Amino acid sequence: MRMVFRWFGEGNDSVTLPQIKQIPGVEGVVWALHDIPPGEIWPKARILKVKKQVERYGLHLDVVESVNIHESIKLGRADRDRYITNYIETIKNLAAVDVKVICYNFMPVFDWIRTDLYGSLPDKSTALFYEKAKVTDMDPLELVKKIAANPDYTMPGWEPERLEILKDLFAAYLDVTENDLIAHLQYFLERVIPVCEEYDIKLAIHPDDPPWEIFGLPRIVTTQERLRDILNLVPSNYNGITLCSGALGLRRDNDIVSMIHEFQERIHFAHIRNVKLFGNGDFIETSHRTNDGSLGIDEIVRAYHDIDFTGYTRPDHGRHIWDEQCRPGYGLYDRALGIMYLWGLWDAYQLVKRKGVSNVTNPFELER
Ligand code: DNO
Repeated sequence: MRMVFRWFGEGNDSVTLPQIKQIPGVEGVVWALHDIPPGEIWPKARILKVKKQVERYGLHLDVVESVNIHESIKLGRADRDRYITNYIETIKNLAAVDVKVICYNFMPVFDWIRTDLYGSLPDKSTALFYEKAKVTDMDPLELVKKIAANPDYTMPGWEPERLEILKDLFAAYLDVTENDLIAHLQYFLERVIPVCEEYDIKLAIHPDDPPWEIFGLPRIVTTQERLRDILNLVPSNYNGITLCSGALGLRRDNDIVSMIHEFQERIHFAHIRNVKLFGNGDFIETSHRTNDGSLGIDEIVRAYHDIDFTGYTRPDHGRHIWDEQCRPGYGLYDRALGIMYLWGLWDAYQLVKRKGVSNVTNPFELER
């Protein structure tokens, strides 16, 4: 497990590189050029600037999240080749600074969806919350108008200036089926994976969040079976997965431990976080601790330990605690606590493996 931490860039994140450097066991940042629109080439000079900033603190920039995919590629439009060619140029530019993994997603129109960025938890902290009824009753275009009237409420993909584009996009997706979307993903992968092989840079698809159809838009990265299909579209190790426990774990029929065992070396990036599922279909994100949510984070870490996972791993969204002002889900404190929980589990499993369960009697042995 190689621990990394998401960082949104200088001037774009309340968390600083010196702070990240002080979180135990963090070796690199997960980054992106967030202002470059999907479909455009990431310029070499901009990439080199981030490299300089990050390496000053002894951190690496091996993992990018995300190089977003232009909607024309997802829709299979005639102009998609131009955007795929640009994607390939970005891959080459990233390989030039030794980036090893590119996380991306194939969700139509929107990235992750929540209904409240500051839902309340019993301990009076707040976290990202999803209220099923609100989404079911929601006209997405109405929501975007509401966002336009309230600049504090933003979600990726919901930017008010995209309102007109969004209307067109919804119309364009009307007759795109799940199978079409899979075929468009295959077309994309068949062109980019050979380049990834040549430049030694792995692609890792992020699951849809939440992993079910939303607003009538098709979603395909949702279950173990679907992930298997996607890996088989192009059977190369460079066509891999970002296994996000918090996204896939939103479906009770998804077994994360089984996925870790099945996909093993095709998991290039692990996102580990917990979430509390309610009976009515609502959910809220929680601390990473197993007891606080519905997912067995202890079992998930054990599964990674069992397969000797050497891939990049990051804690995922955290709660907003201790009055921290931060990007929703991306504060310093709760994610740093999450990391310590993940290391705690990992180190304990290591100790047990080294010494055998019955020989572990002194918890302070971990200090050695
Ligand atoms: C949410 C993230 C996602 C993720 C993209 C990957 O915070 O997990 O936005 O970065 O879906 O492409």
